Amino acid sequence: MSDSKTTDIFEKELPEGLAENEYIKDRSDYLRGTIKESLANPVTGQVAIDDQQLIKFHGIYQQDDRDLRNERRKQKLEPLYSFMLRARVPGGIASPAQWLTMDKIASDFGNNTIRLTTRQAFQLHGIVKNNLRPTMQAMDQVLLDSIAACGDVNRNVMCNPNPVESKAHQEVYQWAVRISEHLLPKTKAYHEIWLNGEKYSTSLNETAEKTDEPIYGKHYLPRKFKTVVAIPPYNDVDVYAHDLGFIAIIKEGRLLGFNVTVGGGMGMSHGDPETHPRVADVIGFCFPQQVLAVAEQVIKIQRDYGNRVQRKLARFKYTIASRGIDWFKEELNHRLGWKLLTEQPFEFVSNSDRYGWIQGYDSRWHLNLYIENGRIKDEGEYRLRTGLREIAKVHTGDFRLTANQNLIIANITEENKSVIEQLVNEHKIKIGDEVSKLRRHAMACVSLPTCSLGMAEAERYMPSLLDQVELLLEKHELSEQPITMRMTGCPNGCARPYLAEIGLVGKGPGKYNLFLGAGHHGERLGVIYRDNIGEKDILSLLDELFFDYRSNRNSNEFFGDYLVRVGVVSPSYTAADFHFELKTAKAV
Ligand code: SRM
Ligand code: SF4
Repeated sequence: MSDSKTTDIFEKELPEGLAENEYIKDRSDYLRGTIKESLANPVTGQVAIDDQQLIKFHGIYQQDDRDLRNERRKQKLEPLYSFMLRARVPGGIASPAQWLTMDKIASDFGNNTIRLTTRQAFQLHGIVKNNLRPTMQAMDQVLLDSIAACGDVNRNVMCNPNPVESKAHQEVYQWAVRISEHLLPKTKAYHEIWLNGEKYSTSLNETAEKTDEPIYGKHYLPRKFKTVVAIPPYNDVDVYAHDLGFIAIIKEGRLLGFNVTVGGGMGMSHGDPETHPRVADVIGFCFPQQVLAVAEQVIKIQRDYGNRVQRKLARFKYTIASRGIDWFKEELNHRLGWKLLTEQPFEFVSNSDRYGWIQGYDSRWHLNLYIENGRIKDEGEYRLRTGLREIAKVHTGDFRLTANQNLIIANITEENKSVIEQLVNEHKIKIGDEVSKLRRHAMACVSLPTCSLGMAEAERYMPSLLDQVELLLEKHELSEQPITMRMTGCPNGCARPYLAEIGLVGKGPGKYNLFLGAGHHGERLGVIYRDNIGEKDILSLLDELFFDYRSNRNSNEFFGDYLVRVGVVSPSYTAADFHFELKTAKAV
């Protein structure tokens, strides 16, 4: 292992036996690979094998339409390749010009929809190879980029997008942006490949002068890395789900500093007891000026000690779980040359969003819209995409993407409020009160047809399942109870289902593992309750549980807390607990 002063962990030659991605990074010349050649190849719609991994660092995934896969195979055609592009939006704040650009790209090159992700980023699907460069160049014109939106680096830094509370919130957001910029890869590859080597006035400009990677080294990180900044009392960013977190401590409107969290993560694989979700540990407190040093040293520890042999065990949570949190704290303090202080008290009340109109401390208005699963599209009378385009044309504030796949039209002036209100009404855009409490606390990942890892439907199925669960809640007079419910098409956990009071994790077509008992504020993992069940069983189990909950809950007791208190599930604090439950979970 290298010491903290060495940039690359492999000082000479790469040893044998590492994960294949390590060799791909090694021969990529700082993420260039043969991407340029792949783009120029007219024979196929895909890119070369190595490049399929490298383009992720540039914010792009190669995909194919899974609904059409079999048909094309029968016709002896290659899969219908296209690309998903994820734009980096630190803290989720985008300008109206950026919104209009993403909207235009979705029409010109994408599938006519925009996807707001669970990490406050834009995703566009269905971009064919030849349109990737024009897409990147259009984004660049409005200072958007997609470098490090994916890949083995620190990704989009999330931050509570709440513009309402105090000036300190703005300051916290600025720290999220600084962390994001500080941890960006410094390679010029992005410029050379996508922007023809030209310099534009983007944030990448300044860093593009350097060719090496002072933080990451040539082999970057062993695996993806995610950082968030939370502002209590809202845990909308789900701080415990991430590799690195900063919880802002604000007193009387003044930012004192941040509690630091490490080692959270959601992904696991069915049937692999070595993999598991993990909630992050709170390890101490630092002052604002110390944040970048903490972030950099945490990243470097993971760079040096993360598992580069087995990618399945390469996330930072496994480095922490295997070496222990005390080892980690000591290593961090040693590298920093000073000690984190004792964590400061804080309290979370929810990991969901607030909806509707809210007036902020500076009397500006903010409208939190309900966006079903983050998908921006027009559908019948619900003309969400057109309406948002019209709003972006007149809006003088900004747009804020939330970690719950919603959107805030923020910083609306008193004079503009009625104009925006009229556009919202005209296009039948939902502001939250038209949908049930359950739906307001629900999320589903993308899954089919674009996600290559999806085992069951999620985004396309969740709305109809919610219709059924709403009826059950009505029957038990629980409609006013906020219950978090999340669904993913596979165990990777992109909609953070293990932190929802009802979590459904895809196992096969129409089949899900049901997780119950997570904390309402995202502070405790859910536990598997039933394995591999379909809609009929999900509904009949929930029916029984809602009946018991309605009859026996304490006042103000959340559903997850109730299930743990009465022993329906045992709380899961360790990987061993989690897997014991998985092994013993029954089908119905
Ligand atoms: Fe994710 C892989 C979509 C947030 C854990 N995720 C994928 C891919 C790229 C599939 C792939 O590798 O081929 C999915 C693309 C689907 C598509 O067609 O769009 C995908 N992930 C998403 C998004 C779009 C879900 C959404 O509905 O919004 C989210 C984009 C976030 C962003 O803007 O950056 C998204 N993914 C998450 C989260 C939630 C979070 O970070 O808060 C997680 C769990 C947290 C974590 O990382 O532990 C998550 N995604 C994964 C994993 C499992 C990682 C692991 O540790 O094992 C994979 C698979 C992998 O990396 O091998 C994955
Ligand atoms: Fe795809 Fe699985 Fe993530 Fe859903 S959870 S988007 S199915 S990788």
